[in-house]
Amino acid sequence: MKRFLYEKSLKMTRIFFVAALCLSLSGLNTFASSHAEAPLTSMDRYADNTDVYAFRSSETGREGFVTILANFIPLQDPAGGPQFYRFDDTVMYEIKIDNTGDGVQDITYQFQFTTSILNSNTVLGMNTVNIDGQITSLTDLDYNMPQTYSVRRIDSTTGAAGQVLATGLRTPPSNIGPRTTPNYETNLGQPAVYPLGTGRVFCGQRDEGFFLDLGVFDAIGYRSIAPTGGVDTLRSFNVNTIGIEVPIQSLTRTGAVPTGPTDPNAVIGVFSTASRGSMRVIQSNGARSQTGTFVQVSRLGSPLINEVVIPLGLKDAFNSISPSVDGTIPRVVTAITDPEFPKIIQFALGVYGTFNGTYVGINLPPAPRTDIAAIFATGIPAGAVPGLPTYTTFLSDGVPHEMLRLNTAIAPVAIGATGYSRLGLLGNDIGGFPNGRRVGDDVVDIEVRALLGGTPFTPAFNVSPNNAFNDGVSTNFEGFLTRFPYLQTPNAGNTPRPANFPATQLPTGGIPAEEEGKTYFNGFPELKVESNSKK
Ligand SMILES: [Ca+2]
Ligand SMILES: [Ca+2]
Ligand SMILES: [Ca+2]
Ligand SMILES: [Ca+2]
Repeated sequence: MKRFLYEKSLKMTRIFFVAALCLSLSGLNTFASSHAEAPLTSMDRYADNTDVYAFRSSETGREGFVTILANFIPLQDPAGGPQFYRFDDTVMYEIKIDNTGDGVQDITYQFQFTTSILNSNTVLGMNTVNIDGQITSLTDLDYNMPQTYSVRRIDSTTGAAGQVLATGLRTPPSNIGPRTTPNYETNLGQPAVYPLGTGRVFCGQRDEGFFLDLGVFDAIGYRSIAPTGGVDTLRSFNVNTIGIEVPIQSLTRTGAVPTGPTDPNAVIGVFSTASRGSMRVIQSNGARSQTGTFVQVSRLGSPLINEVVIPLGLKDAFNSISPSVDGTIPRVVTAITDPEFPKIIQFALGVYGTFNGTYVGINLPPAPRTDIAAIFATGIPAGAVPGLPTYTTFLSDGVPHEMLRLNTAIAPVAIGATGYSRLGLLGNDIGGFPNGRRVGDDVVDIEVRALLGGTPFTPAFNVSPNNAFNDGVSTNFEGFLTRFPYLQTPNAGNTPRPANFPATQLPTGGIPAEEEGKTYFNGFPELKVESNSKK
């Protein structure tokens, strides 16, 4: 079985490189467009796709559905008013499904938003006092800048125009705070879940469900390489989520529920994009418009690929291209088959040497990394994982297409259920990443281990510390919902944000006293006026 995989992988590698040689690097410039992992999207957060999740719905009674979530507008401080956070009316947000394995979407869900202003004479923004100052429903007139949206589905087999599935649906306001948006989930969050055919849709603010120690970008400055002891840098931040729940048969190539995990129609590829009009005009009176053909400025499938696999000079271009052309760009192929990030980890360990006083030496698998190509770009072939003969995420034409791949015939495994592992397949839980991605999957630990070769694909390197790396953050502090849209109620503004402190010191009964002292004022601080006089 392993030998088969090895030979197949070698063959695929050869195909990658032949394809790579056939195209000149200069062709890449034609893909270069504009726009927070990449230099340009980091300055365009409203079009910045941060995470995509795709998993079999685990909510009771919804087992026949797939849930896909795409998050945008990262690092939201919940107190960021008075405009707070809403989807960008000038951005086309899309969720794309490839069910034929060529990296070209066969089904697209399009989301476009429209914001209106009820009272433009107020000094406030998203909310104001139009009636009683409290937003207690989606249609409350104190929701001063309500946003509606439309959902369109385009099937490649039925033409480009597609079908409008819904219009005039409402996004909830941001969770402004206990005075303005009381009982947020009951009044605003849950009512914003709308039926969409037999499925459902939700667009709005949520707790950032992604959890990790961003100290990784300070020369792998993890506080811990054990499952606890790290700092969840994203704790208590919010994001904006576009979520759909769709019947399985509505996503597969044949339009049928697959017969089992080895059914060739069982696997779908999922990614999400954001596009902007090609022309932005700023007028002298301050008005702005964005027109012209939509140009893709953000793209996301598997987590962290553009962050830790794609090189800097390619990140913006990677955001602009379709997975269908990944294999034609030599530097993308090389980035995947000879990744730099594990070498940076090795380097950092060589320089800084210790984790909590323990020296960790590390050896890396040599390039070409066919294991990385399989995990991220071609799908894991049937039979590749010993002991899990029915596991397959193989959806491939033999060319790398970076997408999230989900086998829709593998039963969902909910967080905390028997067999659940935050490490997904690495934890022998085939219901999780890289079989799709659930909200609780610890993709940082999974991917870092994979990049270090700490998986069954590279047995010689499937040893400690390669296969034991953690970033010290193993779950989302705010938890998850057991129902659609699975991501938690957004963190409320006007409440003290806990500073980053190690996960081992998480409070069980609220904010610790020493944190309160840092975030509360006793009355207003003294207003300081800078003096122009020079001494
Ligand atoms: Ca396709
Ligand atoms: Ca009201
Ligand atoms: Ca969170
Ligand atoms: Ca982790």
